[in-house]
Amino acid sequence: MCVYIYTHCGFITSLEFSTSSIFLLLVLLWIAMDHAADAQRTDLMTITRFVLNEQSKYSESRGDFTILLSHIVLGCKFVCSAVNKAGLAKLIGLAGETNVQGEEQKKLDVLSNEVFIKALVSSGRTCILVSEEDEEPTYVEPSRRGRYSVVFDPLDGSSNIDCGVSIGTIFGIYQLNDSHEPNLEDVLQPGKNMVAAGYCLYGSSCTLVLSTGTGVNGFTLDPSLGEFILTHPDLKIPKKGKIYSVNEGNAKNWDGPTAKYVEKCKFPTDGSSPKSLRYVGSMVADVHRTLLYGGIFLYPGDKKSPNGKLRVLYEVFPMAFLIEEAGGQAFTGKIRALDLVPKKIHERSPIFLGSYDDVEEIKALYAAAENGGRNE
Ligand code: AHM
Ligand code: MG
Repeated sequence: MCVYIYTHCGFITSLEFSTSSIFLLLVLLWIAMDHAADAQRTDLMTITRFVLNEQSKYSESRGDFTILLSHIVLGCKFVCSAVNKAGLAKLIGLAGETNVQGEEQKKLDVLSNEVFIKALVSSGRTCILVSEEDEEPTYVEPSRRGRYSVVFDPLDGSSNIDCGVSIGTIFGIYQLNDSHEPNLEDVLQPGKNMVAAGYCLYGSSCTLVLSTGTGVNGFTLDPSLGEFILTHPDLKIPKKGKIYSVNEGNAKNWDGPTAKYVEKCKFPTDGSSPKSLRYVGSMVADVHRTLLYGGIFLYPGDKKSPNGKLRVLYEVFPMAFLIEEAGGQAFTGKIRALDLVPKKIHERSPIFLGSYDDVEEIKALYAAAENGGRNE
């Protein structure tokens, strides 16, 4: 067999090979490629290793955060496995209880809540827990108490459970600075005081996105290893996106700036192309797409629900924290979302978050409305 090779000078060299030597060459190439793949597989950055690395940068660190996180990770793995088996194990359907927002709880919501509460308490690193599913906060007994407060929605997007659409867990973490008796004030703090936030998406793959205040990293669960592996290092949201995400069924009750913004997305007047609409109805899925592809996610207040639907502590704050850390913005229609000071643990707020430039546009519309349209 004759093989022609282009040299770096542009000349063509012809080499004579026998069929057996070609076969040998291919085998060697395959072995080399396989070893290269092995080399990648043998240096896995698991989430625990990643957080331990981060922790080693702070000499005063005692490893408490790493322990807390490993318990959150365990909760996510458990819920992921339960979500995957939901139909088989008859976990879907109503559990026959109603939660504090007057919504019917699903079996999976109940299970996920129990799993996270138990995992967090048993970590020995928490003092107050606020869950979407519990009317009152959980105060951890003194013998198992640590210095972190965790606010979380154990299974967000519950209307999507029964039809197999992506759902997720959202969490935010505050740290107590001294050893006082924990009280509600320790969690009724602005989102900018969080020390970490994240979500776990139970979708086509199971992805955990985390920020400890120094950027955003994404980890994908390798089911064969049972480990979250770093797959999306140092995530940055595109500065501007081509997607808007909102429940347009609420349009008749929107205020002027939201209505005007969505109109602009569909009928731009500056010569740009219209944006695409994508809306899953699971905040974790909609925010994850916004983080990766850019664009804007809106859950505005409206005439019917002036404060919108999403809860400040465990939906708005963690997502706003992540989006800001990735270079985007999160706005309530009035102020930066992370500056809100919640008065109640289940308080709600309108939220507009996503790519920096897209959020800038809606901020301008609200500012114009505030000035009586003078700046429009
Ligand atoms: P939930 O916590 O009861 O699941 O509700 C929160 C969810 C979010 O995931 C999502 O962004 C929103 O509700 C969707 O609401 P709607 O169905 O009104 O569009
Ligand atoms: Mg929720």
